[in-house]
Amino acid sequence: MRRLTLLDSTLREGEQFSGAFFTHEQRVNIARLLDAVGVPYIEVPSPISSPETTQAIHELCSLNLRSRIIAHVRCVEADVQAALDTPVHGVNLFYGTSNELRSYSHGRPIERIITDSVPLIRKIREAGRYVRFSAEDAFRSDIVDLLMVFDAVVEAGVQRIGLPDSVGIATPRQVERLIRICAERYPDVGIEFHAHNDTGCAIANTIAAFEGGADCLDVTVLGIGERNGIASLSGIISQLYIHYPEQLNEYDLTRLMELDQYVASCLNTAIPFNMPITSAYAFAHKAGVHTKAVLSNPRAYEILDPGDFGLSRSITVGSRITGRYAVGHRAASLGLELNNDEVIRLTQALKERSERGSLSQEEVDTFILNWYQEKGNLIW
Ligand code: HCA
Ligand code: CU
Repeated sequence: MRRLTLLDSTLREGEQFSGAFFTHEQRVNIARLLDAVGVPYIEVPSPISSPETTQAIHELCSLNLRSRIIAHVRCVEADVQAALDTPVHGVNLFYGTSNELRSYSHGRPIERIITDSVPLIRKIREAGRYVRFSAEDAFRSDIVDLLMVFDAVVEAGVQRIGLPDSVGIATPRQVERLIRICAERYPDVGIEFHAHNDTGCAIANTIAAFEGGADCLDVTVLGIGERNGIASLSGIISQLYIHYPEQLNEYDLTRLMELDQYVASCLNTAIPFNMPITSAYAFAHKAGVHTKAVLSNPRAYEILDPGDFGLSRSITVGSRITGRYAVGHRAASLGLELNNDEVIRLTQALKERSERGSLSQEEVDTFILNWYQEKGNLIW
């Protein structure tokens, strides 16, 4: 089995999300929770970014987490030195290789990218640390330029090369194809992939990268990052759980909800409604056709078992698209014994009532109990 590793960049890419600011305490708590879930790598910002960040990196390294701390650093001598002055496990270097970034960001030719990076890679290796080099905006980069840079950095001794889709432009097929080219060309180094979500393909692209030969996938909690973010940890875990469950043996999936909730609370938001696994609605079933099948066997409409994540499913009863199985089930769980005919009549009444707007679970229960009492009054 090819071993896959995840790198969580909530503390680096995630803090680049417009709505994010993590206090010192929050940084520590997030790192602890990532460790509790079992994420192998935690990416932190460059220590050069602020004295507080340097201090936080020192503290994170002193927690002795199983997760390894990696600093994300420009290919600049002072930045690399600052990272090596901390006890981080390794350094993630990055440098824009596309025409767009070379023209409008750093303005340097390909040759300069190579001459800047190679000595720094050697320096980091000599310091006995892990080093990765990422070609920022890899998917808008000319393939000849890209491979020229990768040839040079691999030769210089990087342990992994990174191909970020920095602007979220790639399709899953393009990702799989380019990753495969690199995996075949550089069999002795790891391949990392990082997907921005500008067109909503981050999770699909990240899985395509794994299938093309990547061995390290970047994620953040809730997918936060620049603009509308990158692939979410929960999204990638949901895909791995289904298609590559052996990759999750070392994870504690029951801690995922706590992590997502914690980061959401740091952002003063709720977990997005469409977040795989941890959305409040991820295991909520509503339409009559669905609830009937799920009550008979959850596997009918659930590919993820909520129990494996320490969660439970819910059946939404108070809507005009509800069905008699859901209503009968709810009535039974309230201790009411209804025959088939009664369940059908109760369902009809509830659907009619819900035409004016959906009911909460509490309102449904009150409605059912009232209906039952009235029915009782009629009988007795
Ligand atoms: C950034 C760019 C980056 C880097 C990814 C990487 C990107 O915001 O600094 O180092 O692989 O998306 O290109 O996040
Ligand atoms: Cu990014």
